[in-house]
Amino acid sequence: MSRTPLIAGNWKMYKTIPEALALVKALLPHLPKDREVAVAPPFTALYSVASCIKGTALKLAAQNVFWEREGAYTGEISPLMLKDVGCEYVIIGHSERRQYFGEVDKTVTKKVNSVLEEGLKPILCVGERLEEREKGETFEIVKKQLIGGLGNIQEIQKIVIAYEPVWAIGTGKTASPAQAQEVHKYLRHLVEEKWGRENSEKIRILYGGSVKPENIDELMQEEDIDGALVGGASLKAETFVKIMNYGV
Ligand code: G2H
Repeated sequence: MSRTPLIAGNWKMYKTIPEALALVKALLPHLPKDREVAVAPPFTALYSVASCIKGTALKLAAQNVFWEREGAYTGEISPLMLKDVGCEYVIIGHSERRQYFGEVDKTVTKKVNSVLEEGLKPILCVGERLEEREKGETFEIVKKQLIGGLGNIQEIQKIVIAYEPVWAIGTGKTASPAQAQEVHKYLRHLVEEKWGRENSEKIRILYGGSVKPENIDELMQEEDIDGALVGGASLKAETFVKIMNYGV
């Protein structure tokens, strides 16, 4: 089964509008043809980046969302608004949201459902913390987050999963390709159990956690790794261009 790889840059809370525009302008001439590339700027830069990449193959993603379509929810951004600004993907349940902003599987499910209702594609993040890995709980944790986060959704084909071991995020420590592959394979097996073989073969599972030009090639050689969610190394054109053109 061939799955189109997806390389997504998660800019987190970095980049003013001029900085965001300079970065996407530097990426555009280097977009690969046989794979998808997306960037997730902060909310404040979405509109400017959307205008700049219009008509190109670069896709736009948001880093978070609220589950209501509209209403008196001061400070929140809805799926409708993300669609309106030109997003195709929405990152949901990133470990930083879970760690600092009280995101739990229940809120993840609400977000996933509301994003699907608006015709957008969720990138659902799962991943264990260091102490959980050391206690041998990795599979249990990612299962809880995956099944708990997706609930009984029907549109599994629109979901992208991102496995991001928390101990590898922004720490410079990357899961070895074998460690990542083991969890990706397990996640695909979970999708097969609940949504069937065909869906499990089609679903894309990205790896995230200190991805850089030096490790992307070997990660992408693993059978169940279908792309990457890149944080720090997506903030500079030089490194992100190398990552999205891995293997070339
Ligand atoms: C994980 C990743 C991007 P980094 O959070 O989502 O960040 O590549 O900096 O570890």
